[in-house]
Amino acid sequence: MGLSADFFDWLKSKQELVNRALEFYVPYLDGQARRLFEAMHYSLMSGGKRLRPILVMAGAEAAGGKPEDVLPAACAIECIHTYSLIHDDLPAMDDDDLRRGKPTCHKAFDEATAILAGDGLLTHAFRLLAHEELADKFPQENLLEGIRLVAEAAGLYGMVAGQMADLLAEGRNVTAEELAFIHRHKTAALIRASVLLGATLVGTGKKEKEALSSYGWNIGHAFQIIDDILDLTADEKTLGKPIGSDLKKKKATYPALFGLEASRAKARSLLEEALSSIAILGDKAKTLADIAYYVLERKL
Ligand code: GRG
Repeated sequence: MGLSADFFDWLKSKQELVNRALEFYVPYLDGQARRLFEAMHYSLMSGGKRLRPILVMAGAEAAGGKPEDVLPAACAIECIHTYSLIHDDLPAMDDDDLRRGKPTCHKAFDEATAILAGDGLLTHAFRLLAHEELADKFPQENLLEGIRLVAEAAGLYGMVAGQMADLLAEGRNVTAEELAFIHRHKTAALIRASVLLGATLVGTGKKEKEALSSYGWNIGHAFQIIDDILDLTADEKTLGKPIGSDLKKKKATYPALFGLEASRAKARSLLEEALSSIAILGDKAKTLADIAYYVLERKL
């Protein structure tokens, strides 16, 4: 088993769909605050893989829905992801000059604008989750559950808490439990929420949600381990930032704690776990299976 032959064509078409939807659903207003919109769109449209919005669509498909019906929600998740990258790159956090091979938002604009661009994207995400098009298509209780899910994963029960733990861990040795907390909160929570959001909006059973939740945790964790491996092994051009930058900052990473081989083995076993969780969903979860292989095999 592995990636379907046409996976990369499929991925490209979905990335283009997300790009068009982001242009449509995220405003670009002229006038006195134009610089804010320039900064938001600069980061939003600078070549992200669109993994999370594609997972929202694949989650909807796994629940028997149409991927295009959840596009505002998919864009909401990408807005949250982009805000987190903009803020993470700031001098007060990771202090990075490059993201995806281009100057980070605060380098291309300035710190205050980058902070506001992140704030704008985070706030707009919740505007999109309450979008009229979603309200017309899906029951209100599904919408409310989806909003709750995203708020928890992006905020105090997920990414923001994970980022705090990560910053506190910098420069010192962490235990395996501390590292698992960081990965689960900083990275896996939003990835899990993306899959579940699509399925929750469409509506699905408790068992199916549990399967998707387990899939999300496992690919989310694997995604972070692969990210840390790529930071050590990818070539600089592909990575879009200096190699080994996490290692130099003495960041809490899986390869730093367990070594490269054990990290690759852990990512493979998480992938197997993810695949076995979604077996009960049958053919409807084929896209999710492909995405899991992609997470493991990706080169950037
Ligand atoms: C500032 C609240 C706050 C959180 C920041 C996302 C994050 C938390 C920090 C970014 C640094 C980092 C390595 C996070 C782990 C998640 C991760 C691997 C993000 C990069 O995601 P990709 O590879 O990015 O999907 P693209 O460029 O494809 O959009």
